[in-house]
Amino acid sequence: MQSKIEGYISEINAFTPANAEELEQFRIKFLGRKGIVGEMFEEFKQVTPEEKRVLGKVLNVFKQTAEAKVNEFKEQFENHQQQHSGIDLTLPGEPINIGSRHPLSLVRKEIVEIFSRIGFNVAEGPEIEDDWHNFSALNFPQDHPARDMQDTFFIQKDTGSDKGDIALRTHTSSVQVRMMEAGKPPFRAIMPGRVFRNEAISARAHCIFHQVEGLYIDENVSFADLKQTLYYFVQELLGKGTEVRFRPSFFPFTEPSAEMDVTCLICGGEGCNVCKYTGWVEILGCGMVDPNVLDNCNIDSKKYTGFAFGMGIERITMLKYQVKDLRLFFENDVRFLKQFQSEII
Ligand code: 2NL
Repeated sequence: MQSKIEGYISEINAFTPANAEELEQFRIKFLGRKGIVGEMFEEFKQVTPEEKRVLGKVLNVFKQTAEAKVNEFKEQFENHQQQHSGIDLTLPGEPINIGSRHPLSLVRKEIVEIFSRIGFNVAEGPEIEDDWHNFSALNFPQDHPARDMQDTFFIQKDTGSDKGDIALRTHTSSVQVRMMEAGKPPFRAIMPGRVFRNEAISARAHCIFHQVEGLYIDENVSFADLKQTLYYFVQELLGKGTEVRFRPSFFPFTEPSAEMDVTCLICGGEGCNVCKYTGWVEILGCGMVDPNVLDNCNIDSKKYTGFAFGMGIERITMLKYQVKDLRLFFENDVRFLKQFQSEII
């Protein structure tokens, strides 16, 4: 039996499989359920105890040699298979799709940067507001149409507190009211944020949009300061040489009030369908803060004056990038978004 086993061991040592199939046949022959190794262990049971001492060692060497051979080539064939399984590890990787800044974020960031250069801070506040901060403190009369259910999303009717109904803010002026109530002049800040109006969604209107409002309150702030600040802003945002004009307007919270137009971004004043052949497009509303608003916020309107302004970010972005439909800003279709800026800053 010993010489038989030794014969098998030299057979194993001499064996070199050419492929995985040959190796498998070898494994079955020696290590399979009815293989030679098993057969030898069966025969081993029959021998005398003296023979067992010598044979036991030989038998173990036999089994280990067979197993080692299988393991050695198994690894080799597996690696070989991987190299030929269609994966070319030398090919360059798939490019990673990086996102891009939303156009509204880009324009908001630009506006914030321009005002920060002349000392305006950024302030934020809640999107859910009470009647006082959204309407009453801002001098809206009780019967003003903006307070109508048709125009504002109310969340909760008056619960008896002195702050009135609860609604989604319709402008970021409520942040300015909170700022004035909480501090002392001078104030110089801008308030970017989301606002909500009960509007039917179309190419030109949406129920959610974005605003930047600004406020400057100190002693001796005049309409000349307002005009010069906004003139600087437009030169920075739209380029040197952009002209501005102010038209009288009305807002409950400013007196006097104005709307500011700029020379058309598209045709430069020649006349086109964006400016409806007038050469001018409106970009913001502004005015001197109404003394009633200052008093409502516990600011002495005899000592302090100020100006305020508000603009829609969607409107400016549409003009700047010639976006014809407002709904594109809310759909987040990457084919639209990636046209703006690909680097993440
Ligand atoms: C527009 C016009 C405007 C203001 C917003 C304001 C805020 C306070 C006091 C006075 Cl706390 N005014 N904000 C003033 C004038 C115009 O927005 O067309 N926005 C899109």
